[in-house]
Amino acid sequence: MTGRVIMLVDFDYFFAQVEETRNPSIRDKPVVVCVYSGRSEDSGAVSTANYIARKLGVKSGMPIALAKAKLQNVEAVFLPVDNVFYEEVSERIMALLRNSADNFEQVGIDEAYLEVSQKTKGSFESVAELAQKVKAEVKAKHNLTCSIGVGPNKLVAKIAADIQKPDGLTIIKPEQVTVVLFPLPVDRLIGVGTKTKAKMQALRINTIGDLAKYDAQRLIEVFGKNLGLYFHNASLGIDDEPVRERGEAESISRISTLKEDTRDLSAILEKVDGLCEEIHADLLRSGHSFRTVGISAVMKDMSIRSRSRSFENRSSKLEVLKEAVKELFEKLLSESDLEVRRAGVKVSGLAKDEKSQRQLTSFIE
Ligand code: DGT
Ligand code: CA
Repeated sequence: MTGRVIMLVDFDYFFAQVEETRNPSIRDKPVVVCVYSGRSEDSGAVSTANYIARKLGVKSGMPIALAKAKLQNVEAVFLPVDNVFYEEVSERIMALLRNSADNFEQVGIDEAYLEVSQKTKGSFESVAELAQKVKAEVKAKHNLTCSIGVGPNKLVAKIAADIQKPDGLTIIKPEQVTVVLFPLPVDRLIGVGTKTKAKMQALRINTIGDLAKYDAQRLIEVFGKNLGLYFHNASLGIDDEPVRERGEAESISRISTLKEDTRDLSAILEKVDGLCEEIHADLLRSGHSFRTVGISAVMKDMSIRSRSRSFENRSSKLEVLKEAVKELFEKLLSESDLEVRRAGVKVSGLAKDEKSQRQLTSFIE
């Protein structure tokens, strides 16, 4: 199999840019979007600011009074956050982006991962064109700019997106990953905050390259097994996390008690085939397909077992679901000698099918 091609799309100075689209006359002024605490006129913090205000020293999280001080000699625009409006715009742009991806994962209000491995046939040569198309489309339809990072996984795509902002496009091909990552400061890696950064500095780890050279075993001793291994892999640009929808309907499941406790596969299947049919009907209604099929069983001694299987391509087919459930129960029975009392089926990694996606988008726009 060829490798993955993943984009991270991050909208520039999102709240402030959305404010600019609603009132274009403020575009050439510093725009500061604020969370007012209400205690006194200027108490509260800066949520975000456009790049004109940033050049003059305004930053997210800064007290409003300080931002005002920095902008006292210019004609600046201070606005209160309007979360309902930003959510509305976010939903529309996300629906648009979803259509450009094989797999889609929204993270936060203004960022999303688009896996485009199939669309690009795994090639980094054609991905620039695709990314430009995405940028042109959000600009034409919503008058918004974004910065896009492309890499062989989510970790690299995210780092790439931060390299050139605003309105940037940075592509890191698999063979360039370590060369690009190594000179960057360690806190460009997700999971390295102020505290971890300080701990790493004490170990003379300042850049991602320093982290990569550091003995993995020692990292595990200092940060624990999970985190230590994560940092080691991350420093080398290794990340296997799938791009997957984090929707409201994350999974659909059904469970039922068998007529009698049994180890007979056909008796179990008789029951769970019915559960599969109910789940399938739900999927058709909601227009979702699944990536992962799981089963669970409450055994005679009331212990609970579960098994699951994920597919490379999503499906919404009843036969695929039934076949996977059968295999999983076979496996479960072969790994336990207890009788089964209750049996359950679950599908997860749900995403809207392309067809219903298109309908949704055309409805919105
Ligand atoms: P960017 O991506 O660097 O061009 O700038 P933004 O403003 O899009 O920043 P990002 O992507 O980190 O955050 C997206 C939105 O989340 C941003 O427009 C406002 C909000 N936000 C970010 N940081 C803060 C913060 O420290 N406080 C508050 N209240 N909101 C924040
Ligand atoms: Ca952003």
